[in-house]
Amino acid sequence: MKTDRLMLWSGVAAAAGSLCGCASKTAVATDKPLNIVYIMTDDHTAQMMSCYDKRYASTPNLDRLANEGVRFTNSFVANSLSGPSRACMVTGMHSCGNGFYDNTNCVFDNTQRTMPKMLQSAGYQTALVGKWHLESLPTGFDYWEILPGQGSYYNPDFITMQQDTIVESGYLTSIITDKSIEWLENGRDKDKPFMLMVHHKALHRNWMCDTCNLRLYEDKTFPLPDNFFDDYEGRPAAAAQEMSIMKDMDVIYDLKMRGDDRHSRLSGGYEGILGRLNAEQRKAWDDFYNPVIEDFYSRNLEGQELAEWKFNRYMRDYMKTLKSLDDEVGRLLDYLEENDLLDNTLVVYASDQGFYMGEHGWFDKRFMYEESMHTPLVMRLPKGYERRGDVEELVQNIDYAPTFLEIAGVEVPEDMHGVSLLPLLRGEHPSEWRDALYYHFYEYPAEHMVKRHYGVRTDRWKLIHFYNDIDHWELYDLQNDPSEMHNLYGEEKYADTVQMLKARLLALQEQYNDPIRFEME
Ligand code: SGN
Ligand code: CA
Repeated sequence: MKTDRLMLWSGVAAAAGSLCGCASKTAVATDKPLNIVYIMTDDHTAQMMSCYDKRYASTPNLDRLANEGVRFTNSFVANSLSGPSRACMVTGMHSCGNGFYDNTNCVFDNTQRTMPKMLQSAGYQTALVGKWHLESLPTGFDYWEILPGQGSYYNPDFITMQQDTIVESGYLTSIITDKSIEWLENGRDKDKPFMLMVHHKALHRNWMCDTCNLRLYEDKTFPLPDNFFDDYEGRPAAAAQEMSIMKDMDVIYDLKMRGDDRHSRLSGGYEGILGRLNAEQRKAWDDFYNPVIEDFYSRNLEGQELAEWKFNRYMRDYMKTLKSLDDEVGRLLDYLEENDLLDNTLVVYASDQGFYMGEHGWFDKRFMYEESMHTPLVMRLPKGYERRGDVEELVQNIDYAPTFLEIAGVEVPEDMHGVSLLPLLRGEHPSEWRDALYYHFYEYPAEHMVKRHYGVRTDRWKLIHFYNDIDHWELYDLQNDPSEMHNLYGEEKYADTVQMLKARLLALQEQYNDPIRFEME
């Protein structure tokens, strides 16, 4: 057995060498296969991560990952929604290739090829803790413990490998970290390399922080983004959404202002969530919120004042929830460091998509517009990878699977849509790197009512086609209009640009074999 293992590892190193070409010396500098820790949060957007944006939050532990490695400045998702993003991530395929199109109608076909299965077959120990959201049970993992659906912030249920549902006491972000560290310490075979996926529920709606953080940031106020009162001129799909902070963000469910009306879906949902808190947690919660609630209902805010109040409560709740996340990522990093694992481990931090923090007046995601197509991606690099600073190439979440495969010395299948990021981590700038990204969002009609659309994004341009119960094109010049307020589609002087982008879009739809495509005129 032992001999087999040793043979396998030398095989891994040799395979890595052959794949990595002349830079392979760095990739296998330690002569041991590299481990992978993949930390994914939910709805964490780059505007709220200080290594990307210093206006709002401070995230020293997440920033540490970037400082000891790289920050991807052009990192995007293929379909800005949880389940689809996770499916893209584990398969390295666009939604049309993995069959998981949306959260409402799909069950992930867990018999299909996935990166965890391939790593497991190559001798890696594989583990998954936290939000999964793919409806079928995880396959390809030696250990998993997942949340049912979206999970709960307090005293959460977990589904175990024995398919029992267990209840854990405490705050979810800490519990997921505890379970991850426990597996690293006692659950795995320490003679084998590992790939651990730590999937947080934080910072998903309704942004409930740990009781110890309830009183943070109460003295901070945030100005509304410039385009908060967007009128969506020239953008009918943007006008039709239901994700407006003013209209759709619920003061009870989202902003915790318990009032007399407890009968809506959302306020009823909040009562159910509060019912999970134990007496001590509930006391801390009510002690903090009761005076805020009283003050809110006594003021009868309207218009601009109500907008500012809602936006500020949203920002604070999000940041308080983020505080635990940043602390807990720090705790996991400390564990890796104290156990001499950092030198030999690639630590990746990503979100399942970006999020709106009031831009266009919104929360949520889904749209191909920048705030939600973009996603944070930082990587702490193992010894031997000297690249530091920003990686500016266009990358997408379909690239994570091939990256992890290549790092493990496993051959990346020819038909995988994503491409390995390893050359970028080695400091190369391949001249043939992709110049355009494909995007396709399907979940409609559904919550938030974002219409179906696909599109192409280059470093300068974005072309979007909204379809289904609408037939509407949008063109943005990201250099001159980074907030995507001016739809240029139909303007004569951009006709050539539109033709060029349409050809590029169709080529991508053909390349990825997307059955839903348009016809060139
Ligand atoms: C829930 C939320 C939505 C959110 C989806 C998808 N509503 O349904 O606001 O867009 O999740 O989010 S809630 O009333 O239940 O909070 S995803 O990140 O899992 O795709
Ligand atoms: Ca999400």
